[in-house]
Amino acid sequence: LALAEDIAHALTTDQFEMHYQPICVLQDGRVAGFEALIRWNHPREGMISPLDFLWLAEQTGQIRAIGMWTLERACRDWPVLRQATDHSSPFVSVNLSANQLTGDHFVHDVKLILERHHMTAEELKMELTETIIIGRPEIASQVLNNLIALGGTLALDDFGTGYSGLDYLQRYPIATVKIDRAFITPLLQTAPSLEIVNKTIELAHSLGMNVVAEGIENEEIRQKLTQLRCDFGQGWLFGKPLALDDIRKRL
Ligand code: G
Ligand code: G
Ligand code: MN
Ligand code: NA
Repeated sequence: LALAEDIAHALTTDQFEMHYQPICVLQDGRVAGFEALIRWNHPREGMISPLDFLWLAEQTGQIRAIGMWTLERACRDWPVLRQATDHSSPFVSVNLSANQLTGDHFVHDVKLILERHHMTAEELKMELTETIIIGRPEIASQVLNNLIALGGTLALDDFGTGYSGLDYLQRYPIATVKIDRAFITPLLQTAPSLEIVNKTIELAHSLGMNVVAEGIENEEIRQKLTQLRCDFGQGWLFGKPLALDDIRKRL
């Protein structure tokens, strides 16, 4: 497959880039952390979205190499990102894939990367989707518990869009729930989305978790979410994903 060969080539020739989107305290807009989002700067095709190549990398197993690159890059960039935050427990958040967790050395590799970059485990948040947790429960259970033992913090990404079984909320020490944009965009238009978001925030808080609302594009939605006691927000209102250089320029 041509694209798979291109991915292999991309890894060795430094064609991947990491962009960072701010995650802000809803009430006052302070930057608490950043989500790392990979981009592929392809020599012929231009900038390729992760949605267009990660599915293939999952199938070929290249996701493990990409995943290590992702962690390494986010941690390497942490000193700059940290300077751009204004919070008592700042973080950078990376997305994990299912097949990344099945590698023998995953937890050990995370530990080494943290040590190499003098990062505490709280400074590195790992985002997992419901699908990842449900797809391989035995592996997920072991790997996630090892990550937690390391001191790592887990965030449940795209909440509400997967199988929405709630049992993993009691099985894993998830620190953060990220409510998917699909519920945030219609928040002021439809009663069901408002109730779902409202109850999700209540549930998360009652379990000692904090909540990030994704895809906030305007002030009205931010205000509503603040009323609902949502903790953090992410979205174009606060900022689009930016290259590290652009974050550095704003310091
Ligand atoms: O930034 P964008 O909206 O194009 O991201 C699309 C999707 O790609 C998001 O769901 C995000 O979780 C996923 N994604 C972005 N970067 C990474 C990454 O480094 N690793 C993995 N596994 N997924 C990523
Ligand atoms: O990992 P996750 O699936 O949550 O990825 C977040 C994706 O959402 C990224 O691709 C990012 O570019 C995109 N995104 C972030 N903020 C907004 C927003 O306010 N509006 C829209 N439409 N997309 C957003
Ligand atoms: Mn995410
Ligand atoms: Na999401």
